[in-house]
Amino acid sequence: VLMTCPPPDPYLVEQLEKRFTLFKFHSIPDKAHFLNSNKASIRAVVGNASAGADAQLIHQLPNLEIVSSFSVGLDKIDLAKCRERGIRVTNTPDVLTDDVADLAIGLMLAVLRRLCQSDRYVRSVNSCMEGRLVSSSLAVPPFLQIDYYFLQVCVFVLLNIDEVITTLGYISKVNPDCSASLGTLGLRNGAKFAFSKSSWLNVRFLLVLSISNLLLVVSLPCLANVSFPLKSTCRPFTGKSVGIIGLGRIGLAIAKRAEAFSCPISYHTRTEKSDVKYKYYPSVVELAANCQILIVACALTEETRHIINREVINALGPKGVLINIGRGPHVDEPELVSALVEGRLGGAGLDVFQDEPNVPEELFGLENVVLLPHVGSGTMETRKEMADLVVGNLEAHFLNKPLLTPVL
Ligand code: 8YV
Repeated sequence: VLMTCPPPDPYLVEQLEKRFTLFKFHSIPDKAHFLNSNKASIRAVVGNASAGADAQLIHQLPNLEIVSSFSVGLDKIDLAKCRERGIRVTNTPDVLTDDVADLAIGLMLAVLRRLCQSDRYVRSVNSCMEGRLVSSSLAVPPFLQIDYYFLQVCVFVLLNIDEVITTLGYISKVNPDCSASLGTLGLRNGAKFAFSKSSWLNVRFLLVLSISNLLLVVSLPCLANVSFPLKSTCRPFTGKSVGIIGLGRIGLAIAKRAEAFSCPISYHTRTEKSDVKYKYYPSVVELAANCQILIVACALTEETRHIINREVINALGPKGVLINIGRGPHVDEPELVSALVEGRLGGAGLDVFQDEPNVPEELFGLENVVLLPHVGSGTMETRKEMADLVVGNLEAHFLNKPLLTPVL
């Protein structure tokens, strides 16, 4: 068995190694040489959402019988080639539907209610209260996002401006040479020099320093509390109109959950579904123009690549939110980034990206964006069920039994 993706789950690897000779392609340095020497013995490929079996690999494996994917998505497998060669294909449907749908709801709540921002706020405020270093705290507005100790010095100087001026005057009077050293050594060293000249001034400085430190530690959380933009940017999720692209197992599970939040549901698929009561839009642009949250939940195919383009983003508008739990290439990523940066789109919750694990840097500073590392199916229970399906499909194939979840 050749595993073409980086090992996605220790349990999966353990189970495969128990039953098969497993080659981990990802960690083989000279892949060409490896394939040359082992191509005849490889009868199965295990992949996932990041790597599967493309035409080139299939071509190099003359005895490949089955591709068993640790994913429901099949976009990394050349299905046409597999069909042509009579190679069986399996995936992991159903077992991950609830987790992915839960995550879509989580992303909507996280974006609208600023959950990640709020979490960072609580952590940073508590750090402030404990007097720990807070660097670039997200809980305070950008102009205050500075190192805690720098802030301390600023507040100290402001609170003690007359002392500072007096000291500077004192130093230059008592020891005119010292004013030159102030320039090179900085105020702190100069002030230290001054202390040694006057113990009374020294004591006063220390007292004022302690009081101002105390004031700062007490006031910073309050300051952050007042300035935190939560109240002005948080929006409710309940009742928002939700548009879903793709109404398969996952799309339907999201719709069911969103209904419980009193969200009117509409959808877009290639053809209208006769068995659902949700409003159908034959075009994605129309769907985007008529919902407040647009969710990508369809399979990635040539037809759905860049299904979220500039026109769709503009139709969703500056108050709209895009949720992607599908695949990165569903979205024209540079268009999404510029819409978010320019404020043409209200927010985004993204579990997937064009070039994972790379994420456009421009998104890091945006508070209306929640970024996840492709964890839709990432719970221990579901990953175990997925692994059992992968192994079960391989076993069934090699024992000439019916496959558990066949695609081809
Ligand atoms: C996985 C997925 O994250 O099922 C899919 O299509 O994208 C995911 O469940 C991935 O394949 C796990 O390695």
